[in-house]
Amino acid sequence: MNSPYTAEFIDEQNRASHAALQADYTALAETLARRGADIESLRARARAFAVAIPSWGVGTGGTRFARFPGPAEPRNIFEKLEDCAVIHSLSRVTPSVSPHFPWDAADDMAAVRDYGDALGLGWDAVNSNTFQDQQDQALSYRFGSLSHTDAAVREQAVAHNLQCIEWGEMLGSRALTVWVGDGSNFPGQQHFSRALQRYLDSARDIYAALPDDWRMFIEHKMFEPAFYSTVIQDWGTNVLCAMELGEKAKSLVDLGHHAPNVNIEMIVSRLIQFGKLAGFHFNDSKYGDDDLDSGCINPYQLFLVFNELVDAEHNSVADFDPAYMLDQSHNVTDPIESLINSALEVQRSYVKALLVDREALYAYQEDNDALMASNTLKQAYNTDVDPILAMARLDQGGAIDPLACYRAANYRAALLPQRPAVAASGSGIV
Ligand SMILES: [Mn+2]
Repeated sequence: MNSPYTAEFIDEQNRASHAALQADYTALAETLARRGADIESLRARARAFAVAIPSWGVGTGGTRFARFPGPAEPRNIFEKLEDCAVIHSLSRVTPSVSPHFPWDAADDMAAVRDYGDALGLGWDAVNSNTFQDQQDQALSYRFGSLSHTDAAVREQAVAHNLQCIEWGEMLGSRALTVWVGDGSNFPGQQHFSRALQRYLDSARDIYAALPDDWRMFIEHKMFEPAFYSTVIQDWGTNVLCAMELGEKAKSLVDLGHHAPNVNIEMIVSRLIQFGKLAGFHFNDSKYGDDDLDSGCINPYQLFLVFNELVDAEHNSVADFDPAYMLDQSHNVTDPIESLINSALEVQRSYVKALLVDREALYAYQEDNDALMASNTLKQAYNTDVDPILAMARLDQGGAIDPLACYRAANYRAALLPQRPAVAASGSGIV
């Protein structure tokens, strides 16, 4: 595929807004300088920031009730990579892709790797899938996978995870994310501790197969598909399992996988403190695991999460290397637009968190000055850092206004003849 988003095209689109950006940037530089902040270093850190795109995110998601596919959706991993490359070429903040198996399995995985290379994309964590049955699968996951009562089902689920590690090694990934839908729908259906013990036994077999430089990310989820109990239901069970398994196992935080109103930023702090933070699946929610676009409901929460992450950077916490990924379901928007927007929202939260005057904050904390401590965070949050993000994109050949630039080329319309609609595209919610 020849992307319409060439350097020349993006440059042409940028031309009209370049002078306005420069003026806004200069004004912001003066404002920040009065606060003792150096805009150039913020710009450099914005450039260095990255968040991975999930391969399944470039297709329309849907709900349990329906899925309304959009035009020219990608039909396989190669086309998904093309869409991911578009997102990165405009946003310059999404240089890697997180594949999901077996959805993204191909006969020739080396060709997948080479295509990613050709598009300038790297590989984030690989994701296994034992929450649904595949066509050629011998045993069903209807009643669970890694924690199933039947040892043969558990072995099949472990074998799939080992296969994912192999595929990941082929691509150059260095982490395996394991989320299981295991759980129960009725009180009494499942013996809680026996189910968790079976999970741990299976997880140990997967952990033992990890290459030396790999990590295993454990993802918890409070409910769905199991609606009464899930085996890895919250961060407590998650971190207990990660501690049981060993150094390479860490706890992943999907923002949507908590009860409403839970203090997620505090969970993040706890995981950092004990060296167990794997990273994030960014999204947003109003009620439950809604998988809405990052920052569209509660951008302050996203900022507060990054406040903890930047605090860890600021204090040079050892082995602090969280993986950042989006994990959303796009039901009514063009997935490319949602992913561009969301990646920028995540980057925005990071840059705003960099603006927090940490020494002042610590002093207010020591003095128990609650109001000023809160205002210190609010001052950073209320600062419009758009010019910094735009300059960081511009520095790397990206678009000043990525959405406008994307729309200017009519990407979907041009692809319609090559990408006819298919019944199932391996996209959805995770
Ligand atoms: Mn997730």
